[in-house]
Amino acid sequence: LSKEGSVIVVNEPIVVDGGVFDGKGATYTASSKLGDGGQSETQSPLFILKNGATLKNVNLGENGADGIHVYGGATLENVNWQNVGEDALTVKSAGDVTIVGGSAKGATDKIFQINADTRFYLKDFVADGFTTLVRTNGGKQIDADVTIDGGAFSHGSNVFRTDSSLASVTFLSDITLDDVKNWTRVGDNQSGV
Ligand code: DGU
Ligand code: CA
Ligand code: CA
Ligand code: CA
Repeated sequence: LSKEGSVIVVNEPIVVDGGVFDGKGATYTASSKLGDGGQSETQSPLFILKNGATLKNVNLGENGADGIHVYGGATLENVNWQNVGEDALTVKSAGDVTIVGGSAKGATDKIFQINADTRFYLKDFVADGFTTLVRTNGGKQIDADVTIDGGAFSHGSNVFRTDSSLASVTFLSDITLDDVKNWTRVGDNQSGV
């Protein structure tokens, strides 16, 4: 049964430790207890995914707070951020992250924030409005192997940005860019589109 159209207000982070959480198209929006969806770094996430959990068919609503935090890897399928908060998803501890489909809009700064070692695979994602689509933590050495496979990205500055000599990005198949300035920014070196 579809839950499209139903809106769930999240007062404390929803923890998914392994297994599958299927939102069936419902929208989850943060209450003010988690944050206001602005650029404050002290906000909480709506979802905490742990140890290879799968999150699917979820929309994050008007208040995106600190989005989704991942510990020990996760898979996302058809997860859509309608208004990214401080950021959309953060890799908080080492593990592989796979994101298939889905979309994000309205990020002031970053969409995907990588703060721990990871193989990060982004497949056929759509993003509109961001500064950086995928960013390893500023000034830190993080072993992130990022693959961006297809997708469409518009109105942004950087597809990938890192300060880490251990990080790499691979662009595969047909990626569509519209009004995006750089494919990569490594330190202060920008590689224009
Ligand atoms: O450099 O660590 O933006 O996880 C300052 C901070 C910053 C993080 C990151 C995040 O990089 O707060 O949201
Ligand atoms: Ca941040
Ligand atoms: Ca954040
Ligand atoms: Ca690497």
